[in-house]
Amino acid sequence: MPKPFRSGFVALLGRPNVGKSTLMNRIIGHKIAITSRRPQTTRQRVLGIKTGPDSQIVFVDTPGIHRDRRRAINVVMNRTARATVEDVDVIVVMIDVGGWRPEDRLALDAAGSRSIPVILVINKIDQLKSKTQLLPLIEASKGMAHFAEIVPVSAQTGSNIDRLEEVIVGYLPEAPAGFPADQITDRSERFLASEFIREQLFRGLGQELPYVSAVQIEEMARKDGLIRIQATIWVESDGQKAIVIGKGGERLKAIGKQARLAMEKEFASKVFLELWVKVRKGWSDDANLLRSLGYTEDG
Ligand SMILES: Nc1nc2c(ncn2[C@@H]2O[C@H](COP(=O)(O)OP(=O)(O)OP(=O)(O)O)[C@@H](O)[C@H]2O)c(=O)[nH]1
Ligand SMILES: [Mg+2]
Repeated sequence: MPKPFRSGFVALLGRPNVGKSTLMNRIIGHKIAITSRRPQTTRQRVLGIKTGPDSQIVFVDTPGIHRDRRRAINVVMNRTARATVEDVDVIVVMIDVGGWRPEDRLALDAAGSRSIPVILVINKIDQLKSKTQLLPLIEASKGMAHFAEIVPVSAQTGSNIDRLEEVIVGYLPEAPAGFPADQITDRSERFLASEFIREQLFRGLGQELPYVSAVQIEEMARKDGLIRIQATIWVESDGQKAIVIGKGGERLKAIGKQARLAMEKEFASKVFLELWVKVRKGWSDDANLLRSLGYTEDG
């Protein structure tokens, strides 16, 4: 008898910076979610679709669940993550080898509201000096909640990722694929382009600046083997604008170059990218503006 086909939605939940987006990119084999060393990199839900011979896993990468409630965008991000739980078949809660922190409990609480399998992933095992250090953490985790499985991995090196995929598939319902086999995300190239720019803001700017900036694609068109993109980086003050542009425009140039390289790789095309920096005071705390920039609680 052939194996039954299994498919379903899998939420990735966890505190900011634990490695959710890195894990999704690793499994899909493409950069569809941006990552950085800073917390709160992911702001919107992104699907990552992995189709195999007898399965289709649809990952839902979510913003890290956090305590920061200073701005409207923080509240939207937390709600987005929590709402995801309602529509999935399996939940992956991710912690890292550093052990349980208060914000990890928030993610676990969000997962606990439904009776579906919850798999605990312990990420960043590449940071352990010895595997024996894992055992006490696994033991402690068993006392935190009823986990269907506990799987240690390294999203960065790929260690034990095949095993995690097998475990996840085992908990998916028998169902036909919901997406075509060659589709890897629900997001448009336009969205990915704006995210690749935002990723450089998170990687290239210090302090608070990444958190008070947003990116909007004004124009994006494919023509004659080239993708032309015009985008605006929104910040909240003239001082921030000066920092993003940098001395003699150097910083903006570097941001544009790195973002363009990521786009060329992912879109398999030459890209011509033009960036502007504009000031819009209070965008991150303005509910209407957030909507116009695409930040909605169900997206
Ligand atoms: N050493 C190590 N670093 C990792 C691993 N996985 C992710 N990271 C790093 O951890 C940082 C955060 O990764 P992300 O994937 O952006 O984390 P996230 O959980 O999506 O974070 P938010 O979007 O802010 O919620 C990045 O610097 C990654 O390179 C891992 O397995 N080992
Ligand atoms: Mg993320």
